[in-house]
Amino acid sequence: MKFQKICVIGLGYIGLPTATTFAAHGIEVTGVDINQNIIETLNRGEIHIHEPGLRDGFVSAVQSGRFKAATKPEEADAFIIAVPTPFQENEYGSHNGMTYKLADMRAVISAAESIVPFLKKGNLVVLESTSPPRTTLDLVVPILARSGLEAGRDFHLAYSPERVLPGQILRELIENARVIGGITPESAEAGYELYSTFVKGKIIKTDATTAEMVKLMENTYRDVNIAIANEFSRLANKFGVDVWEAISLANLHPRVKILNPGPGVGGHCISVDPWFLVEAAPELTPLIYHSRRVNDTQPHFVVETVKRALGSLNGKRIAALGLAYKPDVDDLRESPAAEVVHLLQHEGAQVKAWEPFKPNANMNGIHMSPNLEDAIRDADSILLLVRHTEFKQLSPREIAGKTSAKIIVDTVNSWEGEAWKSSGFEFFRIGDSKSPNS
Ligand code: SAJ
Repeated sequence: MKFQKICVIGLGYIGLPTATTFAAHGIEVTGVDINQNIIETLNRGEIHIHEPGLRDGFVSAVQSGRFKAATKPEEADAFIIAVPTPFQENEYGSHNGMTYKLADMRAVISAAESIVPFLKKGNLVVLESTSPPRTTLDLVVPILARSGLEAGRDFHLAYSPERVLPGQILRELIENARVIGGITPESAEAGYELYSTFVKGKIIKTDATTAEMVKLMENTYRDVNIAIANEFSRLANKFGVDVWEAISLANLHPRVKILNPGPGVGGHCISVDPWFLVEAAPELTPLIYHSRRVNDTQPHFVVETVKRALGSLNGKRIAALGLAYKPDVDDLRESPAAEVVHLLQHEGAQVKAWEPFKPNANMNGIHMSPNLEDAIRDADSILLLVRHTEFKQLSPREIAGKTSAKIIVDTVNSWEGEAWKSSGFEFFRIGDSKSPNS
């Protein structure tokens, strides 16, 4: 099968880099998005998202004449759906006392519907959006059947999860292994041929539901493992143990690899995807459900630790360092650090936050300091929430000269307690009730 022209539906963090990469490899691409502003920006030769290398790649795709943006699909050899699958805002599911979030599949539904008028015999349709198991079979197949064509007989249909890390998307799209799940072996084969255009990593063919599960299992595995690390931090606290020491000793075992406790799990993948499994089968997923709950409530545990350090929080001035959802990124979405700040404020603390990767972010009720000095100057306590490299390098002695704070709380085990203590600070870490001053 030869692919000369494709439509990529959804031009966000995954769709746009994917479209650009196909165009760079000789395929004519129509990028489709319902957002008129995005289409206008792209057709002016500009891009609306930040991703290293994307601007250059996009500009050369446009100059080659192989990329154009439109609000509707058109006839093509293949259609790729890469639209968001967030949560429903106000609807929840429940089962036996478990209340869980529900996937909002409206974007996938309308993307699939938009393809129907253009679908032809011999086409390939690929869903890339992270979706609950059986979405390809139970949701996409019936929609595409409205074309009068039958999936698997008249055209090919596959699910292929994206697995790239923001910041490295262009490299990982090419180098990572890719799983292609077809609703028939021929559909998997067609997907294999399409992605062989640029994928240098291994491409593995399987069925569609397995491919959907693979993506959800990867991120759920990580979520559950972080949850147990967070639960260990609570236990260590109760028993007068330093969880960080205990984890490093446990990890000496050749078959044990405990992850790091922290203020919680953020981002739009790991804190989201496990819910898709819970929604699909709540009666089978108590472990996944409770892991989500542990990670979602970890910001409360941070607040308890800050209370232990400061006593009452009412009126206390706290400098919060870092609001990103993980180290060295500027992504503040679903950030547990922001949740911690909101909770502290709720208890009456006055918080100034400093996020070096996005100092001017509009964080809905959080006071953003313009620099580190402003955040720490009049503080009672400095609270480290993200393991940014730049925070790790701060010198306790220099900080001592710039702040009225006497208490440090480290939620990510980034700082050397002894160094802070010898510069005159009291030092607390989450999951560590062993240190003499805590
Ligand atoms: N975290 C901890 N403790 C740890 C590790 C992470 O608390 O030991 C926290 C982080 O601080 C962060 C959250 O977990 O808040 C998630 O961070 P992450 O780096 O584990 O994952 P993401 O969401 O940035 O990216 C993941 C990746 N998946 C896996 O590592 C299995 C990536 O490959 C996927 O492309 C992406 O999700 C996705 O799109 O699903």
